[in-house]
Amino acid sequence: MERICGWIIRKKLVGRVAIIEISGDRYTKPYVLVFKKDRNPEEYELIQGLSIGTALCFEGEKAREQKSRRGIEYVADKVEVYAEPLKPLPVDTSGKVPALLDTRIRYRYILLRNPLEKAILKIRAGILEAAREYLRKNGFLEIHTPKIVAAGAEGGATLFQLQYFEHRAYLSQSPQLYKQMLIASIPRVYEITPYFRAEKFNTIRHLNESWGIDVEQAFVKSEEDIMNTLEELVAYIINYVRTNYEEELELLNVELKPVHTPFKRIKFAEAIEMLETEGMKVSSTEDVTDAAEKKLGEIMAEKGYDLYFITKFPWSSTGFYYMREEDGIYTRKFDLDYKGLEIASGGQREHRYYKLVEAIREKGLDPRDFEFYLEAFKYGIPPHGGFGLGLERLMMKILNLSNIREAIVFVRDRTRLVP
Ligand code: AMO
Repeated sequence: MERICGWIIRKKLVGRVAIIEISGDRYTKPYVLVFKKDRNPEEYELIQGLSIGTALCFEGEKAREQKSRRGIEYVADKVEVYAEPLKPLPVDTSGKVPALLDTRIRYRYILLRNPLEKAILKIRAGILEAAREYLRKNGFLEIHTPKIVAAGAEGGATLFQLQYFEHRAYLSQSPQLYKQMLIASIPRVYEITPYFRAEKFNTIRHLNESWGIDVEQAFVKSEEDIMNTLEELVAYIINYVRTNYEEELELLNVELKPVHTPFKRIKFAEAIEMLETEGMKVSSTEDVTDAAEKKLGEIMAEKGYDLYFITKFPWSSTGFYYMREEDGIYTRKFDLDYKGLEIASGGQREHRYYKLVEAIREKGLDPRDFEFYLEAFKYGIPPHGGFGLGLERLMMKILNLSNIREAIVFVRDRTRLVP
């Protein structure tokens, strides 16, 4: 006998039989319990009076014959009620009546009783499970860096400012500066971290608090070494989800193809040419726009590529910390795009102290603001590089989610600060 606990998400009374579905912890699908009035008169009576959303436990065991496709059938008795809702639930946890995205976001903490919502959350955890497994196996050490910082690496416009006693501080946009500093002692590090970005626009691909898998790796020959790590990691994650989350993928109606490395590489300049050939107006000095990114996704899909790198971004479009090529025009920065959406950025860094100071100045920043960071470069920082892989963006593409807000339980965007 097992003791199983959860919430009623569906209740059906047919003649002298009561059927309830319980959303519990072990399975994504609900437990299905059948109580016959003749056989379990007490439970039958109790169940009859319970409303959707009641929290209860029961003792039971898996039924020998599994007839329901909706869930896992259990033969149960000893039902104990722990909490009853004060009023009807604001959303249908059985999934019969779909809710608008806004309502879903507001009540996701209850909607997670529904197998589909739960499947998304489980796969999110599965992606991190896979990432940790891959990175640990490959010698990367998990680190934690401060989220209250004195300087940002990704541009002042998207910094959230806060008062830190007598100092001005910011919420961390990225662990960029700190992961690079740790390269002074640990050649391979990673962090699973929130990014806080004060991006004012409302899009289906931006959050103001998103999560990333952030990696930094030393003793590299070029950005190619970093791209190898990133493509292996992404392939590992996708293939891991395919094999370990089959049930959840089926529930979400997602057919995930196995992924093979290496991924296709195209140079930024080539991407611009391809877009221009398609009649798109694009800048050859700035980062690709959302529309261009999407169009490129279509062009690449026609050639049979879902995942592809865009390499050698122009210096005019990047952060100060990317290594410049000899020509001074291009850098060792790359993006990884997945079906027309940038899911990661990275590259080789400038590790030479004087060049780095120069780069900071050239970007119109003040090296004094970065003194704590620059200091590290005086003590033997080897050639290195890394990337930030956006968790919700990756989820969007793996699960075909149409809005990034579906990939995170508590959404922080332009209009949401609660729940
Ligand atoms: P970048 O700014 O490109 O690079 O961020 C890395 C990845 O994080 C995700 N991401 C976001 N996802 C949702 N909403 C947002 N507002 C958001 N901002 C970023 C994207 C993006 O590709 N320091 C570098 C990485 C590096 O070079 O190591 C950086 O932060 O998927």
